[in-house]
Amino acid sequence: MAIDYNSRIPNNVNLSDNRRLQRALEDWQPKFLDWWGDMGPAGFQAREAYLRTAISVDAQGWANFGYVKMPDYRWGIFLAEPEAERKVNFGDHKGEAAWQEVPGEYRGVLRRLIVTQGDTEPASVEQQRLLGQTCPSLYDLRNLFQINVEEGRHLWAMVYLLDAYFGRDGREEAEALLQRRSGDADKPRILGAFNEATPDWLSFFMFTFFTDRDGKFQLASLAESGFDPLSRTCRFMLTEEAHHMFVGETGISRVLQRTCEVMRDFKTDDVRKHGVIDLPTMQKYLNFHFSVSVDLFGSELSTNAANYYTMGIKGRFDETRITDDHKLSDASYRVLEAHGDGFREKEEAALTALNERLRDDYVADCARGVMRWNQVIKRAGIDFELKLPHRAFHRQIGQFSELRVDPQGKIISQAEWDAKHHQWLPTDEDRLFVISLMKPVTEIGKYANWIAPPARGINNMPVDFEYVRA
Ligand code: BYC
Ligand code: FE
Ligand code: FE
Repeated sequence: MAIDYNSRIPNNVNLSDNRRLQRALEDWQPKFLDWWGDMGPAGFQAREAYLRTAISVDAQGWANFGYVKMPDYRWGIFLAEPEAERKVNFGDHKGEAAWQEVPGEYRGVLRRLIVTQGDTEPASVEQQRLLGQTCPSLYDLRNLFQINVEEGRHLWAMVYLLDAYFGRDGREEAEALLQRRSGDADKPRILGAFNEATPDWLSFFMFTFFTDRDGKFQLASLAESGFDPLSRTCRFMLTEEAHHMFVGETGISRVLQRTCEVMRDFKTDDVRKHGVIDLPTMQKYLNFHFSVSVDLFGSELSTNAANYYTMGIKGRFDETRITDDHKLSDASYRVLEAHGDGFREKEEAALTALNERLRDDYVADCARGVMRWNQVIKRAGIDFELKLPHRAFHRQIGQFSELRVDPQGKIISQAEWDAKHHQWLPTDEDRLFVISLMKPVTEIGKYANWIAPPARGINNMPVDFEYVRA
């Protein structure tokens, strides 16, 4: 379906045929732009960045690349193509035609899920707003801005659903999405990880690897929804998400590559004095971002999650590829729990264990990425392995939040935690060191000393292309 770029709000939902919705969104648009001006990337708004914009929602060739100033980016409403005769594929309503309208009895729950999803998008833009000032290259600066404008568009996607399907309270929620602020004591963002600071580019790459990946799994579960407009919205968002995780994965690979080069050239582990990030510090940042991101899956056992599923609102990852009854009324699932001075797996009702199941899918996906990072280290001939910490390590949500657990999964005392956590999580000193490396590099084709250039540029452009210009 073609995207209409002639109207004020680009869309493929025939917005011009729905005057009420068009007015609601046109009323919200200037508020969004005000928010973008206040809370979007600091500086650079008058600069031209080489960005991709969606021009169609087909799997092939939806992207168009060109220079745009961020405030002129054509944020809009893009839904994936409808699937003919789509059904509700799980839960109590399995087999019914997918809903084109919100089922009255599920209104509150659906709105809440959409608000929670929507809240993360502007939160991440707020968290990243100062990073442009310390970019390691124009290539990285452009990737940051690409992610920022797309997270802005993801906010548009959720606001569209709120305005189109939830009437007056939807409009109020759409306004509130612009009023909460990441890290604000009085009006914080909803989920924990989205109130943490992203003060440097190592944190940014870890965030886009670990936290955007939560986005992948949550969006994939919502893409299974029986509420068809939510499904189609999330399906299109997922196509954009892939680039965000790419930025994180390749960003960390490039940092590792550079560190390993210095270790080899100078035959030392003591690399900080050469202006690169030592591997143990990388492990600490990994521990931090993994642990705050696994928290985003909620409690191991959750009646909310069970309800979302039986209602047909939020499915499992790859729901329609799983071969079972898609109702799970009698099924069980093995969940890790604390037992004595260690852990054991216990069979729980599959329905209440859905958060944990999604977390398992997520952890497996993270582990594959970490394996690829370790290949970079290995190829450099260096004997060091990054590891995901135990999932009970440093948790704030769920049963493990009561415990103190080391990265290897040993339950320890508060005293031992107090004495050792500085070995496992970034200390103020580590953070200050990383921040001390963050000097902007904006000369065409130049890269900061602490990160290797990318293997290739964006859209087949060279690595010394002017990705952001005056
Ligand atoms: N922080 O039954 P429980 C993305 C709350 S990322 C704070 O365990 P449930 C992106 C929970 O809300 C994807 N609070 O949880 C990435 C509940 O509150 P109430 C975001 C938390 O409901 C990078 C209580 O604890 N999308 O797109 O089963 C850049 C007990 O709840 C947290 C979604 O999350 C937390 N970490 O599941 C940009 C999808 N965890 O009821 C974007 C929509 C739980 O006591 N959200 N709580 O007030 C959901 O599906 C669910 O709300 C959750 C929680 C999976 C988050
Ligand atoms: Fe997003
Ligand atoms: Fe993202």
